[in-house]
Amino acid sequence: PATTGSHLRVIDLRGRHLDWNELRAAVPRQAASSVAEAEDSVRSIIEDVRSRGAQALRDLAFTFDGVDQQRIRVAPEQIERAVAELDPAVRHGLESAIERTRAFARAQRPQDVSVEVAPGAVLRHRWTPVRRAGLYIPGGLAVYPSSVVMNVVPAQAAGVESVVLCSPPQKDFDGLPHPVILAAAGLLGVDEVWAVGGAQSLAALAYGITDGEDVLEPVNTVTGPGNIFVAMAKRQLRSVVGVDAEAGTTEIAVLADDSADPRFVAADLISQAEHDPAAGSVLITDSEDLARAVEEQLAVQVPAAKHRERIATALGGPQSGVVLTNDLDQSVAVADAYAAEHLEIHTRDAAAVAARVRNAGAIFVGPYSPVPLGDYAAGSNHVLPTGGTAVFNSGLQAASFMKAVQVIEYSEKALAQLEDDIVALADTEDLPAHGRAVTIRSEAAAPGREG
Ligand code: HSO
Ligand code: ZN
Repeated sequence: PATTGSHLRVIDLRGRHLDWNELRAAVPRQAASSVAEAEDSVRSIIEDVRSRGAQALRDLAFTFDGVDQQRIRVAPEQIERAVAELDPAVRHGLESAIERTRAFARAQRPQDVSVEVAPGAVLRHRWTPVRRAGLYIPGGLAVYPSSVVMNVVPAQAAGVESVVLCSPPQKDFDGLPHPVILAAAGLLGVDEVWAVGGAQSLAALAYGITDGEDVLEPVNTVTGPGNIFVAMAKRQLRSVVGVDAEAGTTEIAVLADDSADPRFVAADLISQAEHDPAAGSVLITDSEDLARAVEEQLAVQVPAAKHRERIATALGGPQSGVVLTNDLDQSVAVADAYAAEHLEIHTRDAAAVAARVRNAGAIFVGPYSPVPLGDYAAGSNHVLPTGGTAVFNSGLQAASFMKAVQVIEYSEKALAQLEDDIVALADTEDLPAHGRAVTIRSEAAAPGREG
């Protein structure tokens, strides 16, 4: 019997051979979030912002943020002041993150393609950035300046001309967004910041706002984390602006064998549990000894952590657990089925194991690539698909702010070669005018003329 102590529940797959669907059902998972509950309130907030503009934003700031707002747009001098007053160590951390994230985001830009599929038949795939992007950064308990970097850098790397940031007005900071959020914007060269929070900020970004002299032009794409109100606003505005994925609660899976260091594994499971009592921390291993050693480490490390209550709740929740497997092959299958936002590999030949995994937002390979490295400094992006959506989604990148145009250029001869095919397909769809657009050209060609 599996006895690994008190913190993580045990899902014992040893001796069992589950297929993909059974594995998807067996892995620990958060209960579906209650985004739908926010539907009606978010609909009325969006309508309010559309119809009453800046006045609606002021009223909502009073209600939700307890702030009596004067100017809603943050003055550029206030951004500069936040940069000047930033703690030097934090500034160093942000600048180093910006540099590496920028290098990686630039290198990730998708390449244009040009193919001649037949003589004179040229097809191009041309990537272009959206013109203007809006970013929402929450305030409240979880203030993450690192997320400013993670959202702005790929937009800039994509070539987006204009970036605007919204973050809630804070009572404790004279109705301005959190100063480190402002400073991060300043370090990134973002000079347009509005003190607007929640669902109303997404409405403002999607439809635009005029507040006296200050004009917030509508954006083409919105990204950024947020609670269920922000998630619902994204759903409702999806047909108006491009939006990134809804951010779910963070999660980490560690795929380990008996060579793993239990101190590191425990610390990393704790690190993401620190975000939220609903965070998921999952250990996948074929070694019961390792699982036991990790439990022993959790028993030491959790009580010593500042946010031990939140961490203990997260580790003890149904969304967390130890999955005991038959062997490394089954561990890989479980990791694929779980499709973690963050997957760490602590095995012999970790790079080879990582290469076998299809589904994960990001894979952290070997004992010296912990998730917090990626959260703050590695250069990868920390906005990643959660809740198993890594099966079909990717993390934020330059392409998230780009779209592709397909360009078609055929010569007279190249078109003529397809005439019969097009006419046949057009006739079968009862769209003869489609065919006529081609035959009119071949008839127009002078007899004897070389096409
Ligand atoms: N782990 C979070 C990102 C974050 N961590 C921000 C610290 N600050 C979701 O990937
Ligand atoms: Zn984190």
